[in-house]
Amino acid sequence: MAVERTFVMIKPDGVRRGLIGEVISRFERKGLKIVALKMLQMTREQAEELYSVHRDKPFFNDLVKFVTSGPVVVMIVEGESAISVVRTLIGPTDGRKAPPGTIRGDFALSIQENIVHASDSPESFEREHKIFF
Ligand code: 3AN
Repeated sequence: MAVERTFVMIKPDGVRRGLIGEVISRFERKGLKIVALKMLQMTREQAEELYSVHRDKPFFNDLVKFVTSGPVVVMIVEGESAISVVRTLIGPTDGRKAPPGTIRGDFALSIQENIVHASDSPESFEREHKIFF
């Protein structure tokens, strides 16, 4: 296993609910390193590119509206197997089904407003982090 980088975003619901510190501390506690971080207001173009794989889904417009509804925190997280480790820490997409102990399991009750986004593969990391860094 190798040291990897992954792209993580705390979504507008996570920022609004004051969970920035909580989310970041879970990554740091695990032993992962935050190597880049910034808060920004995403443009519609950035949101459409981030979620381009969902362009044809019925929830696409709502999703773009939601992620542009307030500031987000974007970061690059580094560590051993960071991509899969971060996906495990955040939990499955649907907050109602995410197990307790995961970020979504502990803080989300929704499939759309689920606190955090993280890359699901090295290819996603390459594409996603370049939108913001
Ligand atoms: P994940 O964020 O777990 O990788 P994806 O890539 O399937 O999940 O979905 C990206 C984002 O799209 C989710 N974080 C969520 O905000 C939204 N989303 C996914 N599925 C739905 C759905 N059925 N209804 C509404 N929003 C959805």
